[in-house]
Amino acid sequence: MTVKVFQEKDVEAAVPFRVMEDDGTADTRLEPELSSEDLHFLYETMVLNRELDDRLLRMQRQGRIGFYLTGLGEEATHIGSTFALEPTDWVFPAYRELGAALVRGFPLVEFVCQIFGNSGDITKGRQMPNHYASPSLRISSLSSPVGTQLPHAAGCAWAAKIKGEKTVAITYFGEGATSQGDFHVALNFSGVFKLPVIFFCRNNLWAISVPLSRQTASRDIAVKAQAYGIAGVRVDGNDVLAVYQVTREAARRARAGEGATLIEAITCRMGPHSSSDDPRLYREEKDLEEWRQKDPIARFQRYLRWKGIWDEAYEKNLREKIQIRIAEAISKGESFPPPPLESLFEDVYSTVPWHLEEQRLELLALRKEAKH
Ligand SMILES: Cc1ncc(C[n+]2csc(CCOP(=O)(O)OP(=O)(O)O)c2C)c(N)n1
Repeated sequence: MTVKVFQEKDVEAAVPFRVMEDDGTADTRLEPELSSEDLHFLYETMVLNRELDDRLLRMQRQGRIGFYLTGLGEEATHIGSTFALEPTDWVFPAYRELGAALVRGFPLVEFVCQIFGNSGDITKGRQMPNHYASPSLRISSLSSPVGTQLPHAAGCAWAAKIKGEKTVAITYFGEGATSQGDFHVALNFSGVFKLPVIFFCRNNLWAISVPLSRQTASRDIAVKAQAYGIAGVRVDGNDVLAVYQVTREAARRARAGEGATLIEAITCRMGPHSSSDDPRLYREEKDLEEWRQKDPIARFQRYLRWKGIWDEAYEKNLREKIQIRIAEAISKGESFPPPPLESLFEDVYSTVPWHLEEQRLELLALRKEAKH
């Protein structure tokens, strides 16, 4: 008797979906129906994201802020996908999706205040930099432990389903997060309960110094969806239009009651993991060369030129406007004082327990003393 063993190679590997060629031309049958205004918005948001990242990383190097994380090279993944959703859909970010917040209109000054952790930050300086949140924009506060946002998104989608709302939840994470138990829990639960949730994996090939080859023995990330009975799709993560298309389809399925989708967007983390990392210690500069040619912003710019809606004057004007916006946001954001000291004792208990009240009074007395 021969035992039939199922192997991954029995299933055909999915070729990542793409709309734009590297030279900026596109298959017109695959192009999304987006107006010139929409296309410009996408491009401008990607450029703003990159310029902000560049500026803030330099500020960290100058010692003006403590820590920073960029999304360098991955802008198309989160900007294209958030733009494909409704403003009423919930976003559960990791820490590299500033562009998703910019698509939603997150105010730049508030963003800068969050990075400084000062009194202009709605989270009162209690989170690490890049851990912004906005209940009104439906952007959840994220947790630093890798992967915890996946069950949060599944729970949010479950609540929406119970209430009979058409809301979709999207959550972002790197391929490193797929090694966490939370990934299994969230995908399994979403499969069983057919939840309106999108699991968006930015497969940027590195989890700090751990390469993709050490993260999984699977052929790819999207194939894992099969084990949980949900849809899986691979997409070129440096093609903003392809990302938009696959996310739109995942959202349509979710709203139609067809359940969850795992999207694997293939891209590359072009910068360091964070301002505390030196990638020269574990990866070769030459490995990035091929990816530099695939830069998502340069590629989209070639597409806009091919469509006849980009020229040098537009670019020059855009860059100037963005520089002014960033400079104004930084100078305003940097001017806020730190959060009030006594705010340390707020927001945990509705009635502050006696021992914390004692500590609060002691702290205020010490501060008074220090001022004299
Ligand atoms: C549970 C847990 N383990 C380890 C860390 C330290 N850590 C922070 S980010 C990170 C790598 C995550 O890589 P990935 O999920 O691929 O996302 P990327 O940073 O590449 O976007 C690690 C190990 C953490 N924050 N939480």
